[in-house]
Parts: sequence; structure tokens; C-alpha cells
Amino acid sequence: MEEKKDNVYDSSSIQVLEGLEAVRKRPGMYIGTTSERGLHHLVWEIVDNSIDEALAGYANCIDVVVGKENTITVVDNGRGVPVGIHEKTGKSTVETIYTVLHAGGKFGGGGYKVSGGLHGVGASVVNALSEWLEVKVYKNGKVHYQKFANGGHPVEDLKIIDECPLERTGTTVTFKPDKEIFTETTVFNYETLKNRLRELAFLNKGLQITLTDEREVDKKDSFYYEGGIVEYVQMLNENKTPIHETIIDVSGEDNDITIEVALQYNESYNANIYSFVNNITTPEGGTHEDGVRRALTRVLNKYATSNNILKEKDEPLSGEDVREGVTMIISCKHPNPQFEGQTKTKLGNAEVRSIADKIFAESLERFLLENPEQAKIIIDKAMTASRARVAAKRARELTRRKSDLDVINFGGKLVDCKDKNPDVCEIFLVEGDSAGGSAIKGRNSMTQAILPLRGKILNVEKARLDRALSNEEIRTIITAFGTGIGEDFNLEKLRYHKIIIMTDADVDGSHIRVLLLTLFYRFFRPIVEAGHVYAAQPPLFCIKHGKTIKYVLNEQERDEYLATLSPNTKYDIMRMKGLGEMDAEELNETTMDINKRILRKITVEDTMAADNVFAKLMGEEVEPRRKFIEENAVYVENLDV
Ligand code: 28F
Repeated sequence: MEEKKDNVYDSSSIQVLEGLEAVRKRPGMYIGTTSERGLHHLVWEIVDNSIDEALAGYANCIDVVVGKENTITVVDNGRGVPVGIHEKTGKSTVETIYTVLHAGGKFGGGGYKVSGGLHGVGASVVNALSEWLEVKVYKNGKVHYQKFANGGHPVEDLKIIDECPLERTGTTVTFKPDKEIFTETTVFNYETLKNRLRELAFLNKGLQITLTDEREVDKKDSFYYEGGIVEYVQMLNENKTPIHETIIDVSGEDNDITIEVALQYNESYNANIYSFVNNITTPEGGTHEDGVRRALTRVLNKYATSNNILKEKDEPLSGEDVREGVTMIISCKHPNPQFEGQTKTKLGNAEVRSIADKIFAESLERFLLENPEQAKIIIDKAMTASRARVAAKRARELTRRKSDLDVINFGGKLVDCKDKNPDVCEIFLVEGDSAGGSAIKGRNSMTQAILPLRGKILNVEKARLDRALSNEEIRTIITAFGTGIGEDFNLEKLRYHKIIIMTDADVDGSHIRVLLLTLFYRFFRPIVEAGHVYAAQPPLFCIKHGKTIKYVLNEQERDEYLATLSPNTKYDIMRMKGLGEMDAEELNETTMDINKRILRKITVEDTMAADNVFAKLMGEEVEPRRKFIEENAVYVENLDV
């Protein structure tokens, strides 16, 4: 610990010590976790301060650099942190912001501090969790500098280290995360940084953001979108086929709250709506999204009725009908957002609902009146969706579980387990009859149900629910799960808390797995998000030495295991056959026995990215698929075509 010069700890320096110590003792309280996610949160804390300077209208350029030693440097061309003495602490404002918790506060007048959830804990948290952090302030033709170390303590007072052109103003911060805190990893992920910085550029039109990775040669991206969220929708729709020309662009302000919306329909059957408050993603939605959704349904119904497209006898268009195929970004700026929900990412401010509704409804009505041909396309799509929804309702009847018997009699597909407690029950979706047969023999019949998949699962990326329900394999799966599907989906009714996809490691197996994941992602997403879906990992090799039999997943595990054997162990290696050739005992031993098997949990980590991948892999457009395969072929290990 640095000895204070005058060896006197006044109250403010004790407050500083306690604050920084508190952060280091319980970092999770301030940044959520100290995993890779928490590591990247440090970057967002610093970047948010630059974004706030941009929102205040003083910065229009932010550079982020990943250094060779996994340091992060953030540069903005704002006014530069004030270099005077902070009236409350008697220290420089720089030192105050970086050593006193939550000292960042709102900058200048009203403005929108990016805050809420884990956001806005302040730059002092980053300082406390860094091996070192340095600040440079370019202001009044001088370069002011201060370094902090050992968890945020000032190495010395703020001092002038250089001159700079008078017109050069801004703040630069460099920090190195403390590996004692981030024990899992201190390596920054370029894609993670790139995706969020690109999103911030979309959300803050006219702001240029660059990302440079000094750990590699010539690795740099630059983002600048004059069109803001309109360009965001354009990018999200590039792998889809828009069905009308204009990206509808809405923006309005009321009572210091701004609402921006951009939307365009594509020919897919899925709704991709992403909402934000003060640049923070709100995956749980909230009052901004509720207002826009309510207005969309009301305005499209009103237009369809008044133009006699929707007849008296027709059922009104539902929210789901009018959202089918829409790509929409909703961005709300609010001076005092209240966040709710499980992960504090749902906007709770009640007044926003009517403001969002009013601003969006007025703009959408005007767009429909001024663009009757595009309006008709949009309404027709909703009408078709409505008819399909009604059809699906009828088809869904087929999948309702009346009794356990009907599924077994229902083409004799599902071999159910005896136990009825979902917490302990598992269902294996097994590719092919022979593996299905071995699985039935090898399973634990109390808790393990087997559903052999004979035919190919329909690719539902390109199908509405009514079409998906026309596929017998899919109907059987829906019936077996017990949750129902679409409007009457109920996660509580899930009969198995582990759904295990068991397909071969070959191309066919992978194709069936992707088709199943497409089905789950499109029509059973809550099951995936709740963490019930797994992929079985059949071993690739079997290593025998003496009485020991060791199954390993892949080449890497094989080599690691062999390295543990003493040099004189002669041993045998056998490349495992496919699931289909394994006998019941081997299948159980290697892939089903809950004490021996290895399952990979399927998570929908980033729905936007997942949606993009599914659209590329399974969608209509051939070009994006070819490009995706070309770019990713290099990562494929054992492709046995
Ligand atoms: C790389 C990270 O932190 N940029 C920042 C400013 C500008 C001001 C400011 C920041 C006033 C008293 C709170 C300047 N001039 N980039 C950054 N740019 N903080 S942080 O003021 C601090 C507030 O304490 C600033 C006039 N008003 C505000």
C-alpha cells in the first residue's frame, strides 16, 4: 500500500480505501461475475463514459484498442475530464472519479447517463479491479496524467506530462485487469468487443467507433452509421428477404423521453424485435416495447378494417400475426430509467408505455397512408399469418396429450420411462432405428425415455407453425414434450427436464442436430433458455490398457489421456463406430449412463447472433450460407464426408 505523503489519512481517503477494498472483496456485486462476461464489463464501464460525453454532444469519435498484454485503451475526443480540484474531496476530479465509488454521476446538465442494471457502477470499479490504470486528459493545450495501481490507489497526484495542440481535447484511459480477480480469463474476445461496439455505433448515429487488436496483425474495425438504427435493421435483414422497400423510421420526444423505432418486414415467419434503453439492451422488454407492440397491432387492424381488407367476419389480427417477419429496433432514451425483471433488463417506467405508443402510432399511420402499396404487402402478410395461426390451432389439437397411451400408440414412436417426475426424467432423441434399438435396451427404464427419429425433421426456419405441425416427427416430439406449442405453449408442462439430442458425429447426424436445434430455437425457445436441451457426446476413441477402458471424445482428449500413461504401458486405440454400430451396453456405458456420459448443454447465448446463424444456415438465401460455410470451414475438425 502506498504510504500517504503526509502520512495522514483524512476521512475522504479512508472512504476511498474502504470503497476500493469493498469492490475487490465482492467484485460480483459490482460487475455481476468475474468470468469472461465480467471482464468485458470493465470495457463497457469506460466506454459508457465516452458515450455519455458523445450523448452530451461533445465527442463524436471513440477508439478502443486491445493491447498486446490484454490491456484496454479507450480514447474519446470529448471535453476531457475536468482537471481542477473536486470541491467535495479536495482531490482532482480525475482522482475522485477513479477512486470514489459512483463519483461519475451525471455529466453536466440533464443528459442520459448510461445506467441501470449492472451499468453505471462507475469507472472507480474498473480502477479497483485493475493491476494498473492510467488516465490522460487533453485540455487547454496540456496533457494531464495520473496513474493508479494495486487495485486503484493513486501512484501520485495528477500532473502535466506534455503539451498538445490547443484544439485537441479528450480523455484516454488504459487499464490492465487484475488476474487475481479475473481468475478464469483476462483475455479479451475480439468478437464480443466488436459486436457490442458495432451495436453502440448503430444506437448512436453519427458516432464513429473503432476497435484495434494489437495482439494480431492488421486487425481493426471501424463503425459509423449516419442512419443509426435504420442501418441496424438493414444489417439484420441482409440474410433475409425484405418484402417491402422502405425501412420505416420513427423518432419522437415527449417530456424528456425519446423514442426511436426502425422496422422492416422480411419473408421469414419470425419476429426479431430488439429493444434498448440508454444503449442498454433490454431482452426482457418493458414499457417501451409494450407501447410499440400495442400501437402496431392497433394501427394495422385499423388500417386493414378501414380499407376493407379485414372483413367483419374475419378474426382481428393478433399481436403475433402483425409481428410475423418483422425486424425491429426500439431505442428509448430516458433521464431516469427504472429496471425490473429477473436480470434487471426490463424497463419499468409506466409513463413510457403511452409515450411510445403515441409516437409510434402517429408515424406508422402516416407511413401506411403515404405508402399504400407497401401497406398492402404488410397487411397481406399479417392476414396470411392469421389464417395460418387459425389452421395451426386445429393442427395443434393433434399434439395435445390426452393420455400417455396415445403417444405410444401414436405410431409406436416414444418408449416412455416409468418415473413421472420431470426433474429426474430425460428423453433421448435418437437418430435412426438401430441406435434407437440399442438405446431402448441400454437405457435406465425408470428415468430415460427414448424417441427414435426415423425421418428427417422438417427445416422449420422456412416454415410457419401450421406447416411444421404437418410433419409427423415434429408432432410426435411436441406430444412427447407435453408442453404444447405456439400460443398454448406451457413450460410447466414439460415432462422431461433433460432433452438429449443423440446423433452421430457424422454429417447426417450434425444435419439432424441442426434441424432439431432450429425447431427448438423457433418454436421451443423457452425450453432452450431454461437450459433443458443437451447434446450427447458419443466418444470418438476407446483406449484399452490392462483392464482399463477409457472413452475419449476427440483427438485432443485422446492425446491428453495418452500423455498420462507411463511410457511402458502398451495400449490399444480403437476409433469408435457410429452410434448405430454400438451395442446397448457400449451405448449406455459411453453416452447414456449419468455417471459416465458427457453432455453439452445447448444455450442461446446471444439470440441475435443465433438468429443470424440459423437464417444463414437454414434460410432461403444461398449466398449468405455459402459465405458462412466458406468462412467457418477452417474450424471444422473431423468432417467425414
Ligand atoms: C475513455 C473514457 O471518461 N470521458 C469523459 C468527461 C467529460 C466531463 C466529465 C468525463 C463533472 C464532475 C462528474 C468535462 N467538461 N472517457 C471518459 N469525459 N467527465 S468522463 O465531467 C465529470 C463530471 O464530476 C466534463 C465539462 N463537463 C463535464
